Amino acid sequence: MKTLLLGVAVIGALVAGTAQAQVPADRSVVYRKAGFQMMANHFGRINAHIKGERNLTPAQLELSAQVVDSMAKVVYDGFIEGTDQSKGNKAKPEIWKEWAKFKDAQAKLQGETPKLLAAAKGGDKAALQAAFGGVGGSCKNCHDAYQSKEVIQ
Ligand code: ASC
Repeated sequence: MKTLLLGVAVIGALVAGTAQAQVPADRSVVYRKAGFQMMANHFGRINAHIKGERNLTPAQLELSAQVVDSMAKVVYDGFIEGTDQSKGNKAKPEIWKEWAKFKDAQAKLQGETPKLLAAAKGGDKAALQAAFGGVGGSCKNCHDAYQSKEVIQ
């Protein structure tokens, strides 16, 4: 029984190892780009709402803020080491050289997006605008340091 369990554990580890090794580097680029696109799209809707170009219902506003907050929580899973030179990518290699600093920038965004969600639920436009500025500032903070101006070909 012990040998059998050990065998299962070894096969499990091998399968897990193989699965991990087989994830193509550019899959993580596709993943994080998709996440950022969803985040930017819904952040843009909130921006248009604040500027009076769109009139989101309270439910739409909350949903958009929820998307921004959710993407901020999951998108960083796509920053896998070795993907900085993959095609169609703007992530600078500095991300992996300054990983702790990059994590700080990530934490900054993740600290701001729940405030946006709370403000979207609260219905106060000034509070929404302030929270929007907090999120936008943390986007910019990270882009300035870690986003290349041009897509890597
Ligand atoms: C957006 C968007 C970003 C951020 C950033 C804020 O709407 O797509 O990447 O805001 O421009 O500075």
